[in-house]
Amino acid sequence: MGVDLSLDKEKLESQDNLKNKVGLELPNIQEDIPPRKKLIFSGIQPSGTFTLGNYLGAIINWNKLQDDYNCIYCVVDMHAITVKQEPAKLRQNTLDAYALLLACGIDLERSILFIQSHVKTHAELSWILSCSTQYGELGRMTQFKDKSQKHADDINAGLFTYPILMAADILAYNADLVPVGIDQKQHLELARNVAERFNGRYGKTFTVPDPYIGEVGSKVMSLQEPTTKMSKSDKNANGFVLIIDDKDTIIRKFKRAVTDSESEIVFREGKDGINNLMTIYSAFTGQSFEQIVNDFNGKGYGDFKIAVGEVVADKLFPIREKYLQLVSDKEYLRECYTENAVKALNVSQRVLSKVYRKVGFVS
Ligand code: ATP
Ligand code: LTN
Repeated sequence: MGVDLSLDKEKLESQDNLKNKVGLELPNIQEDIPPRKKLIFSGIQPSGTFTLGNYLGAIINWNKLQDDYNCIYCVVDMHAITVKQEPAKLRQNTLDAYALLLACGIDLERSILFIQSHVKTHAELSWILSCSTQYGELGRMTQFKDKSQKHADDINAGLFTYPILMAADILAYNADLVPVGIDQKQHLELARNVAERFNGRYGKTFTVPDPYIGEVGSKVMSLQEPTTKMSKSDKNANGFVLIIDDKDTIIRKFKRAVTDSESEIVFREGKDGINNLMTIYSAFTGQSFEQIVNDFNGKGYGDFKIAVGEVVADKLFPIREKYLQLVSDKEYLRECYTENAVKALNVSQRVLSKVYRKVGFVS
């Protein structure tokens, strides 16, 4: 695909300069240059098979954005090792994640999809950016606080500097927009601060990225504890639905979803379980909460839970089928991720070379 990183503005400015210098009327090239499509970058950890939360909070948006933007997506295996991983399992999870993203509709004709550790510029840029990141700002990251409590026996430096690597992922491509769930907003804020600090110190180098947070499904909650986010590392498997769960499993998990002691299907504060089910139903059917309330007026929670389960299972079925087919075709997968790593390297190397020049490294 043609991720066009040419700076249209620069071309136009040089046209103006030339005009001033020679005093000639040049043909107006402004009309010939199509506006550059904005660049999207996002990453997902291969820390297990993806959940409905990952799907609605991230992947669905990744998919839609391909229509209007140049998109670069990444399976962030280097981020995954900030918590203990079994090497063989990490390798398998990474390949599974890659196949699942393809099955979910990431289209290699239009987008780049690669594996983070295949592209060395991320680690290289991360070091440079760490010298423009303050210790104090890393300490304020809530994910670091949560994860260091959860993994108290291994509070390693990578867990602490994780957001710098994430900033490097994004800034290495001069991404304009970063689709993430709400939980990643703070990390993105840090990436913006680092970009602005670097630009302030060395001159304009990085695009300051904006978060892109979808309207529906930006925070899908656990089916068992609807006040906490649905997470693939939850110990209770009934709390999450996996994209590749089969229909019976999906319906069983929804049937067991924790709700409340009332019986009214309505979106209201305090009804976390029902609110979550309505959010999921709305995300999959496109129906408004009002429509859902009308349609299920007089029906019980049991009926609603089955309806949500069925809608989810039916939508996920083709993805599951495609995934099973792709994951067994190792040769095809290898071709895809190898080719895409080269593309990602080409784009990010250009940015990194500029950064090296700016900081004063001998070329
Ligand atoms: P883990 O359980 O290992 O912490 P996770 O399930 O939270 O992982 P990540 O790999 O950290 O998933 O996140 C991938 C993307 O999915 C991010 O953009 C994140 O914001 C989004 N995401 C994760 N969980 C949810 C959720 N429950 N609702 C909405 N978006 C989510
Ligand atoms: N930190 C993110 C994953 C991630 C990411 C990124 C997301 C790593 N690098 C760059 C967007 C852009 C997470 O844990 N979900």
